[in-house]
Amino acid sequence: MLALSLPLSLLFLLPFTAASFYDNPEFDVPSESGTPLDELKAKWDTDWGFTGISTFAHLRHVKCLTTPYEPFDIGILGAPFDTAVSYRPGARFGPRAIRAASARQTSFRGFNHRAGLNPYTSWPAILDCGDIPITPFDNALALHQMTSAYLELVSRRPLSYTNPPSHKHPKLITLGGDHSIALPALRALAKIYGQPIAVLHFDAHLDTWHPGSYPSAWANTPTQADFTHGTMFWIASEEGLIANGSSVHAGLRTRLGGLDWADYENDENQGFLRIEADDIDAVGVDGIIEAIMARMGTDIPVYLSVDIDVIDPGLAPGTGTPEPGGWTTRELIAILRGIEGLNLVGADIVEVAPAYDGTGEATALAGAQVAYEMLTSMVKRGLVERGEDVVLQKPGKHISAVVKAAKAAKAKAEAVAKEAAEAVRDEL
Ligand SMILES: *[C@@H]1O[C@H](CO)[C@@H](O)[C@H](O)[C@H]1NC(C)=O
Ligand SMILES: [Mn+2]
Repeated sequence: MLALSLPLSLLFLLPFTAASFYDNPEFDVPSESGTPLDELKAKWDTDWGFTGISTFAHLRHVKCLTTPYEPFDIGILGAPFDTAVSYRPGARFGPRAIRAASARQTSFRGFNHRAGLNPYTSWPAILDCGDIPITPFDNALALHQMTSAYLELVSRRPLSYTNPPSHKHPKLITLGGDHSIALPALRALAKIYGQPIAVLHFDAHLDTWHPGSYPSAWANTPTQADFTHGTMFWIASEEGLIANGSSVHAGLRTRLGGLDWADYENDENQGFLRIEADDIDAVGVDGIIEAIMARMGTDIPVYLSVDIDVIDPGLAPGTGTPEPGGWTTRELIAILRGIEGLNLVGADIVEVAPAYDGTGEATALAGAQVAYEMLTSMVKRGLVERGEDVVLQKPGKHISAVVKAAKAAKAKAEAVAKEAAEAVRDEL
């Protein structure tokens, strides 16, 4: 009441006396500069999903390519390259979109209930290594840049060298980019590991196509046109980078060229097992997992390559070559969780093209979740090798007792009802 009766200018002269929630305790600038660092960190060293500069899962960003003195164990690396696509371009913006969509992944809420661990607080030093600066003007140079960048990073000594014992090279999860970025990764990995790499390839398409299977009236003119997002595994096979007989495609539903199965025969010659999208209806998620594990085992080094178009375009529309009839995001996640025993030496998530995504980031969110599952598997494998106790929680396990009890109760009730009905009938 008093304030209302005073001239407005006098209001500012009123002393800040009584403590109230709305008082500003920081009104006085502290006379001493240099608040202790730990005090500042205690106050401000935190992030919400919606705060901070966009890195993958709020990981520390280090431009690993120019920071060789900062060792890491697992790096998230952007490969923003999309000038080798056959249909819609735009995956050069994939790394940005996936990073933004990973915003609700944090170290304080990162525990993967299925795997029984939090990859962000476990043994590895994980960095967001930033992007490879790839030219959009010259694909031959781009391929050279990507190969050289990948080789540079996996050649380094990881922070946790040989602890776990097999951990002798850093592991990269590459965010594409179109699918052609898998070729430079395979070139570098085959060289570093000194052997062909088994490829586990989730995709609607084969990507083992001969370059001649694309239409061109200029096939005899020397060009860079052989290197595409549908031929990179053919090139890799020709170069002996892919373990012939141990590799797998999963989620296929592409149309084939010509009048017959020639594309499949060409694919077989490169030593892939084909799992088609429809197969899941016949054998279920568990059957798909069993087929992959039986083919690949747990020893051979595996490169896991996930083209986001393996998911149905109704759930993941933001991609370069969409094909109706794909797996659900849930099915893909369940399969990825089921194959955690593989010996992953590298992985990618490619063909996320945000310009065609829905309004709710559906495709990019799926991409970020896929990266999280890949990361979880890499971390878990290390924990197992270190002799730590980790278990895979089989879906349905914790509710199976409840379901069993409910079924028993229902059967009992039915038996009682039947008995009563029979008793009534006997009396009539
Ligand atoms: C893969 O192995 C098969 C069977 O041994 C062979 O016929 C084929 O040429 C091999 N493919 C490549 C690309 O080396
Ligand atoms: Mn692909």
